[in-house]
Amino acid sequence: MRILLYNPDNGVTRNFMPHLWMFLLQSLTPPGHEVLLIDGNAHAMNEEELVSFVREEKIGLVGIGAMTRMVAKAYRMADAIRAAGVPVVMGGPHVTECPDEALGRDGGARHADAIALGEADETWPQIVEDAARGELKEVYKPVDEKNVERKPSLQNYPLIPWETLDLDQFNLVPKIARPLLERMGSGWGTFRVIPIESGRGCPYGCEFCTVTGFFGDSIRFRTNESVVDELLRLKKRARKDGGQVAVFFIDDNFAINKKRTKSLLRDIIAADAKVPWVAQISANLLKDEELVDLIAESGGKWVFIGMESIDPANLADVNKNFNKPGDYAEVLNRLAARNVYAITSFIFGMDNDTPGVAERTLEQVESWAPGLPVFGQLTPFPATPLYDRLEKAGRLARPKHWMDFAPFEMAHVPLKMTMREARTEVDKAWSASYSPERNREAIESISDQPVQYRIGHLIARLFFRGIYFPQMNKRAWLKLIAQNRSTIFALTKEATSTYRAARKRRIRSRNESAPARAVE
Ligand code: B12
Ligand code: SF4
Repeated sequence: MRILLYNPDNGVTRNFMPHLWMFLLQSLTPPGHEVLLIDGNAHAMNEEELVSFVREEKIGLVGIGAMTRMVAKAYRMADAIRAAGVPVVMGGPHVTECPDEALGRDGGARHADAIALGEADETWPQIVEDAARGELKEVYKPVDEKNVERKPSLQNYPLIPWETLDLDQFNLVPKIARPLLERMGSGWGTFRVIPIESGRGCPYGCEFCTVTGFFGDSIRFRTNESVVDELLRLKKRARKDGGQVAVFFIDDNFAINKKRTKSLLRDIIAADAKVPWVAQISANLLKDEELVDLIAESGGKWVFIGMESIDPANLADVNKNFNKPGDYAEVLNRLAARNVYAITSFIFGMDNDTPGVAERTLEQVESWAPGLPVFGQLTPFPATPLYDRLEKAGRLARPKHWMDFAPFEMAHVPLKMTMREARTEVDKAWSASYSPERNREAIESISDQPVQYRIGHLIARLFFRGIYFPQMNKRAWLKLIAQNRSTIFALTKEATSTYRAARKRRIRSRNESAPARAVE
């Protein structure tokens, strides 16, 4: 059977990274079947295009995965595929949280022939075999003999064959620049950010988060050997392609067990499996100097920190009072001292937020080492304690917000501001954080760092701005470059003179050693 795994686009940005679930299920597919992957973020398709693809490629089963914000699109695609006579199985967080919706058991239309609840590592092979025999069941649940939910162990993690996979759709280097960049340094013809998980589960149970409910509160890890092996294979692939690779450790809290993280990072260093990496780590764990040293030494470049709010009352409300706003500056300075910077994430529209929250937050952010701040609104995802609380209180303004997805719009009424005010605060925060003036200030504030580093920081700022401001076409990029021209020009000038000086030094030292060799 030929199987297509499909993830719809998110409707706002072009994701910088492919979805891990597709590669994982592809690797877990029993032999004898062929699996094709389409990530809508990299390869946008409408219903007709997807159906034509399914027909032309003689696909016998389509698997669709989606987060809540993409699920309406996922349903539309699933409807079109099912209308063409091909069965659809859906899985992922949203389907697990609202199983009746996909199966049409909530009074709405049916979108899937079958659904996979929770982690599908162990149920996927069964789904494939049942589909091949034409005997798909409606619901697949990971349970043991006693019908109790079973979380898969990650000890025998499947091998994802990165060295042979077709990764063309995930190259972030624009086609036009590839021939030139291939020859630059050790090669920049390809640049891919690849997701790797080293563990699953989070015990913290923040009120708005689906992770503790979905993956559970006990943490499961892969072996260090399997992670190191995956990194080495990715490095090899990048070398073969004349390009570069970076890794996103997608664990929800990469340092949740500091002893184990330190041992993994030591093994990465020892095996020379270092690649530039980014991971999510909560601020409370980053107080450990040894851990931060190892992060820097093993290739860690950016750490995503869910700061959420600078107001302890808000943090207590959402069960996240292990975050201590008073510690943020120290944590960020500790990272910056090792050239590791933070992606700091904030949520507005919390119960203690009032108009002006953006300005108050930015005042703090701008006093810290420069990072990449991101802002969103508090969102009640289905099956979270937050959703239940707001539903009981009658505060859900759009109880099925995912069926009418509107980026950055509130779905419930905040306590101390209106929904519109919350949106305005998010808007103000993004506009101020990524304005050309702020970009210039951020770059100037790290003027003691090497110029390549500052260029990397500016590029990251220009990309991160795109999470909020659509910059999906050439025109948008040209405008952005024009707006930031003075910073770009200053950095380019400095980089050119640094390059020339280094070249002169190299030539001089070659000339100085040449007569000596001649005498010998
Ligand atoms: C990496 C990641 C991202 C990446 C993007 C996704 C990517 N390219 O990988 C980035 C950093 C960009 C991101 C952004 C966001 N993310 Co995010 N992200 C994650 C994260 C940390 C890891 C995802 C992952 O790969 N997990 C590991 C894989 C193996 O698990 P999985 O995807 O669930 O797949 C398993 C099963 O679900 C199932 N499965 C999945 N799909 C399918 C399909 C079929 C057919 C079958 C059979 C089975 C199946 O099988 C897999 C193996 O068991 C998750 C949290 C988490 N731990 O999962 C949050 C998570 C998915 N993100 C979440 C959210 C909310 C967001 C944002 C909206 C945050 C924000 N406010 O801006 C944005 C929006 C994204 C966008 N614009 O597209 C939520 C989604 C909740 C929900 N119900 O939708 C999660 C669960 C985190 C949370 N706090 O609750 N995210
Ligand atoms: S927000 Fe982060 S720390 Fe909190 S429960 Fe979710 S994954 Fe864990």
